[in-house]
Amino acid sequence: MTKPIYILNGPNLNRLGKREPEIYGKTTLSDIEQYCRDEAKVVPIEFRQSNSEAQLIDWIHEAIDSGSGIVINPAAFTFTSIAILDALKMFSGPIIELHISNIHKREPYYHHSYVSKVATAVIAGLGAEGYRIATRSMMTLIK
Ligand code: DHK
Repeated sequence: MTKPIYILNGPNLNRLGKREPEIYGKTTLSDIEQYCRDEAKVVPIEFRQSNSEAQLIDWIHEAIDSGSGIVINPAAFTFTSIAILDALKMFSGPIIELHISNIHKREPYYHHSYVSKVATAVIAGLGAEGYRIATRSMMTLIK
């Protein structure tokens, strides 16, 4: 049985659909979860969201023991959290860092990602579709 792919979402992403639609679009997080489950087909998915840094770290630890790959949109923690970077360093499988918006086109405080240091790949600017592509890519990486 393939170990699950962990798809982890950071702060404020629970508000997708209503949150700054001009930047993040109108697709909700539960729509996005369905996109990922459709792409993964038989491979199990652990799809989670938290506004808490500690909770995200605990889920990364869980994935270290029982996950095959991590797709993570750390949202604002991307640019602040060495703790999340340190947790991801302990994960031996593929890591895809994902952003709905193109962070490099935005304000300078969105330009430096701590997570990119350990990411296998980075997807940014493809909107909610990025989750579909990340899941599909992860399927090839965990084979
Ligand atoms: C989501 C956020 O919440 C922001 O803090 C990031 C990211 C961008 C996104 O595009 O998914 O800047």
